[in-house]
Amino acid sequence: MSGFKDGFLWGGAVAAHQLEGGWKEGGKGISVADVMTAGAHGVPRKITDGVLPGKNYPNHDAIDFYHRYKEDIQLFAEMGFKCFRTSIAWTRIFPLGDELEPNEAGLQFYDDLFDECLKHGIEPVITLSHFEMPYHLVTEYGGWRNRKLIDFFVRFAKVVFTRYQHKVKYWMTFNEINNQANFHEDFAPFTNSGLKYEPGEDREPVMFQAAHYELVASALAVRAAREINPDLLVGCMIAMCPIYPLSCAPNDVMMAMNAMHRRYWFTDVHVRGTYPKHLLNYFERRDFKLDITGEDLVALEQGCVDYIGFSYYMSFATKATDDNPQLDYDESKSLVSNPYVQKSDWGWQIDPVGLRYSLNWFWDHYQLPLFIVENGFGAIDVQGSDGVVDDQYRIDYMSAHIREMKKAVVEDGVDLMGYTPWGCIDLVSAGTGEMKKRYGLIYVDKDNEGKGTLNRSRKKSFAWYKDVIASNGEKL
Ligand code: P53
Repeated sequence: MSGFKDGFLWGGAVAAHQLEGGWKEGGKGISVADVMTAGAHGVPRKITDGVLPGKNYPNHDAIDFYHRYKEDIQLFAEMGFKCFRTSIAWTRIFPLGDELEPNEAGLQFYDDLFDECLKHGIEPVITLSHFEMPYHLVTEYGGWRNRKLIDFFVRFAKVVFTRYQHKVKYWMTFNEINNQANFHEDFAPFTNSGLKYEPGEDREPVMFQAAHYELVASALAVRAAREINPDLLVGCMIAMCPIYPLSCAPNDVMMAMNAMHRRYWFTDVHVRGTYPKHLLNYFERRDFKLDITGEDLVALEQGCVDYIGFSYYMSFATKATDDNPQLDYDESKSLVSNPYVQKSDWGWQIDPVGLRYSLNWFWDHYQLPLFIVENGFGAIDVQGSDGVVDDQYRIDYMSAHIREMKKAVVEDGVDLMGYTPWGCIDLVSAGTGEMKKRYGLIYVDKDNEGKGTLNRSRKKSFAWYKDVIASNGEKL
């Protein structure tokens, strides 16, 4: 094979809460993203008790895709997108999350959005839960620490599978479900699972419990999709940051292996439908008493995913330390700086080879089709006097990653379905809530304070990516 297969899914990726805005329109309910203020590099976003007056909640208006999606999809079509990854805001369909009947205005919005994509020959790729679950499920049920969430999620999934089965073929259940391996910080538990911890609470077992319920919900959704329409393909979505040993000292290598176990067991359950033994042994050693029923285990086995979607931005590195004889991984403490790679302005390690490594790692472990559903470079962009952003650094980042992705396909034989770079249009950063951390090939005139015309314009990378797609990855 000389390159990417015919029908390779070139496109772009976003998430509803980061671009739609219209946070109260069409009957939409409040999501977890609606109660998060803006932060910055090193300044965490605040999670407030509901929506408080006088605070800056950047996701409320975002880039107003809710009203401007036709213009934006037109620009995606101009670049030649074959697919467009976004999410369905759960709160547009079930504003509180626990209703029995869906909200028709929300369903209609996505019908219109998907029709608009299909009109341009762009296939929608849809995430069901992307950091935007109903906030009511947090306040009333404690988020995913509550088993009842399984039913609410599966109801939501069945409604949208049924409604859009002839418009959407590719689905994913939980975005970056494994981010919550970083449970010591507040961000991932809240955005993944609607978890708010009590002061002094033992956080780790709560995270494992929430993740278990999500994995069961995901498996039940996969099964439901097959029953509704066997043509649907449902994948998982994993945040892949491969963890390298800092040195070849055997304990560093073992530490890296344990770290990989602790960050990627989620994939084992999604793909194989069973828990890895190392994790069950860990639960026993730590005396975690989790609610995992026999029925759950059957559900997991019957709901294995069809493909692995993953994000790739960076690699991590770790090393063994004397105060950690069991070589346990704690994401808030165990990571060290890798001296061989550069970092972005937000401290993210830039490592294109790590993408080839990740593709091979997934392929060797699981032999399932892979889909790179996020990759990109968050940077400060400045418009030139002609209004155009000269983002050569973004072109350099993306072309280096696509080159490595090609080696994985052509030389290593990995089965890759597509590539959808993150934030193909500038949007609100998930991690910091900033506008100024931009990923787009399309510039949006809006700043961190919320000022700007919201006008869209093509960056230098726009024409570059158009050529990449037109040449099926040959012109880089
Ligand atoms: P932002 C951490 C590590 C890797 C990916 O992130 C991550 C995160 C969370 O910040 O999130 C994914 O906007 C996520 C997107 C997000 C994108 O990466 O923090 O799926 O929602 O916007 C980039 O720069």
